[in-house]
Amino acid sequence: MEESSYSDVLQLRRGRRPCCRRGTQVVLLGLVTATLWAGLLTLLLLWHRDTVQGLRQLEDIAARNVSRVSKDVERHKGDQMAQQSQVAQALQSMEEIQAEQKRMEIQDSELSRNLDGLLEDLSNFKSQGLNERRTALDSLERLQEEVAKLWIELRVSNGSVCNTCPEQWVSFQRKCYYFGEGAKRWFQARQACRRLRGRLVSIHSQEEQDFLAKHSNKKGSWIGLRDLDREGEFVWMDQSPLDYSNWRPGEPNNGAQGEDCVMLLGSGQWNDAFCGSYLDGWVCDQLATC
Ligand code: MMA
Ligand code: CA
Repeated sequence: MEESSYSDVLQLRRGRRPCCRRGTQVVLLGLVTATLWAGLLTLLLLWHRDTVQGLRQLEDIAARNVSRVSKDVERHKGDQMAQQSQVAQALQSMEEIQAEQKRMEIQDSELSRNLDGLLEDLSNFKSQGLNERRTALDSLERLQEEVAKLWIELRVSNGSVCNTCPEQWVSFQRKCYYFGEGAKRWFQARQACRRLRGRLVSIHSQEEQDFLAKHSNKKGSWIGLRDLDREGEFVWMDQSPLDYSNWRPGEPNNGAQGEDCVMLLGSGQWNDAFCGSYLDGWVCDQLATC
């Protein structure tokens, strides 16, 4: 009895009741703790919800991207296949073109072979034709010559003399002479005489030579003698024999570029000269008519 009264006395002295104050503290602490937990949970829940929403959005975007990419891939595959088929077609076309080109090349070479053959045939025909024409002309000239000679012989045997010449021709013995003027090569001179119905002159006697030396061009004249077919073998255009000559000493010499055509020098002497040279004079002859 004495002890309890003493503690009561102590309690009363301090003025408080210990049992009630501690309880309130615990309750308050519990409330605060609960409130904090509730807040934290709420925050966690909110954070969780936001996170889930964010993830869903990301999923959607990813799914959309995946589908777009797969579509692109599909389209790309389609394009690639189309390109591959185009490339294959192009390759095929190229092969066809190459084959065609080869065919054309073969045809081309065949054609050029044929053309070469045709050209060769043509040139053969041409040269054959020219040869035949030349031979025919030569024969004709010889025949005309023969006929004229026979005609003269007939007249002479009859006692008549033939000395009729065309205008601008000069009569001498049984022949007529034309003294052409104007620069010509040997072949051009021969042609000019043919056009005048004569031929380049042939000379068979000293009298004839003197007559020609007197009348011919003093710068030189072409005459109808040449050694075109065989070097050194001179023949007259009218096929008559080479029974007279009047070469300048040292001629014929077949000088520098080759000399196959004969000319009368100013002196009247003969010189073999280059057939392509231009001479101002050229002398034609023909038999006189009766
Ligand atoms: C010289 C002489 C001839 C030749 C001519 C060519 C002038 O004469 O060599 O024989 O034909 O030259 O111009
Ligand atoms: Ca000469």
